[in-house]
Amino acid sequence: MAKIALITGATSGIGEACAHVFARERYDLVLTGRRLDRLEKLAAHLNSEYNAEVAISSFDVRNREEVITNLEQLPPEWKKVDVLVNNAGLSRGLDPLQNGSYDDWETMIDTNVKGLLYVSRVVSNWMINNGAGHIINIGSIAAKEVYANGNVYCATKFAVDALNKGMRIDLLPYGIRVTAIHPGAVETEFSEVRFNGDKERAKKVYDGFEPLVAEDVAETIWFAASRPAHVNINELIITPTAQAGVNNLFRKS
Ligand code: NDP
Ligand code: 8X3
Repeated sequence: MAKIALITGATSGIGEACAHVFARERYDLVLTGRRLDRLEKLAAHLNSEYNAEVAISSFDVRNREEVITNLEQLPPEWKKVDVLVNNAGLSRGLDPLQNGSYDDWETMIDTNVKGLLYVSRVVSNWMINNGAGHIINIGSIAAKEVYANGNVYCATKFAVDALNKGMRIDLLPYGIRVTAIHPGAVETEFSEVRFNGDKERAKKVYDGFEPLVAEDVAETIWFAASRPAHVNINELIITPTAQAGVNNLFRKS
């Protein structure tokens, strides 16, 4: 039986690129996200391209009951998850705290922190039962540094950084590996989501420099996942060459 990777947020960007890389590496996949049509298309493609077996599970990570019910109803053979990529996440808005949108804050906190916790709670127990596993949490350079108007998004990613460290301690007796990958600017649907579908504004985020693409991050995730079983990459920060931190982007004018 092939190894299994469960990837959250596989309908776009980094999660979708990860699905390709793990399928290429002969993993079978559990793919999640809200957009079922995209999951179905991706599953069919990965099956024909790589012969990967793919289970899809469509749910909103913010909804605890949906997360638990959808994951727990997977057949037992799909619960033998070797690698969990906790990738589903988003930013909403870019406003000073004093003007921030309560709804945006709740969406980010519920998705990036609580959603990651719900999925991790279920899947870490499967890993404990299976006697092994690897959880890879997608943080951000916003988990390490704060930028103007990034307040709540940065806070959620600082929380992911803390949870990554906490999981690593708690899961130590079970031999479960825990890794955080912290990307800088990656051109995906991320900025479009942040700016509520404003493609023009989203495009400007990547003006004047060469951003990472989702595949760059997916290959880094694969690097961490493919180390020998006794090796744990605790965390990795990956940025475009033109970026030295959240506040240091070199743009050619
Ligand atoms: P995309 O917007 O391209 O992808 C985000 C994914 O998250 C989608 O598959 C989306 O699926 C899923 N998602 C969002 N909200 C929910 C939800 N409530 N329930 C289930 N799934 C959800 O962005 P990226 O690929 O760039 O983002 C992936 C991760 O990488 C995020 O955690 C992000 O914070 C992080 N990151 C991104 C960086 C960047 O510059 N792009 C840099 C650093 C970190 P669907 O909408 O179908 O539910
Ligand atoms: C995404 C990177 O700098 O836009 O996490 O917050 S940044």
